[in-house]
Amino acid sequence: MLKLYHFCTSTCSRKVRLTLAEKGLEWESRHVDIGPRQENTEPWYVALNPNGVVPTLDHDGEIIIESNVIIEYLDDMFPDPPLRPERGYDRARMRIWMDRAEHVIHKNINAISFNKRFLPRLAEKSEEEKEEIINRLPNPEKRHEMMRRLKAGVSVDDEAQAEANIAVAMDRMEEVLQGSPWLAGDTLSLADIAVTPFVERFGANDLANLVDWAARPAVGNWWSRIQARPSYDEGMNFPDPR
Ligand SMILES: N[C@@H](CCC(=O)N[C@@H](CS)C(=O)NCC(=O)O)C(=O)O
Repeated sequence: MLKLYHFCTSTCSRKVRLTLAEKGLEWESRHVDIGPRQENTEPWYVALNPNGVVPTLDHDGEIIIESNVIIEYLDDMFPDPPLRPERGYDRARMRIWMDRAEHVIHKNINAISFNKRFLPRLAEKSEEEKEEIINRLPNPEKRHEMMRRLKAGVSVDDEAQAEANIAVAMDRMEEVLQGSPWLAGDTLSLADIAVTPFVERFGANDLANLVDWAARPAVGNWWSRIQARPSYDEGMNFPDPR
């Protein structure tokens, strides 16, 4: 049995739900509240996922963390339909996009989301309560970075730089998609799935330059094809049970 610990609007959870939907797999949901309730920092959850982040997959009692690892695991265990290209070179290209989605796009959208999403969510809390919430994060590196952002703020300049870093990745995407229908070849792959939730997030965060399809027409065309797939609604939209 597949059980997914996830959060409705989390980009990394969406990657996994998109993969499950593309493969038509049945799964059990365990929604983990990563909002102010911070269920993800509770000891029972940290025992499953030491980083205290979603998603986590439980497959017949075996626990897998890290969304990129989870989606490759799903393709290993449930290869039909395959979501990795056949050729080794194309698989390498696919993994570069998965890595870029995590270490360039996610990292930078996180910096932008601090002002746009994190602070508004905690608007009712005092400074001490905010610090207490950050101090509960189990990953020391993340805790340090969040505390730094809380104290020093994320400036307009930091946000602009983060957006520029993402724009470089989007320009690469445009180049690739000018010559090929999908990011790692002729068929949809985990590369496309890994990027999809972030492109939705650019729009949700009003990052108009990143969703200007006149400037990046091949990405715009890819985005229309991604949204037209039945997996899009199924994987992206999970009702918030809170
Ligand atoms: N590298 C991890 C990142 C997971 C991650 O950052 N998840 C976010 C949601 S997209 C989270 O749980 N945030 C809650 C928190 O950090 O407190 C993965 O890909 O699974």
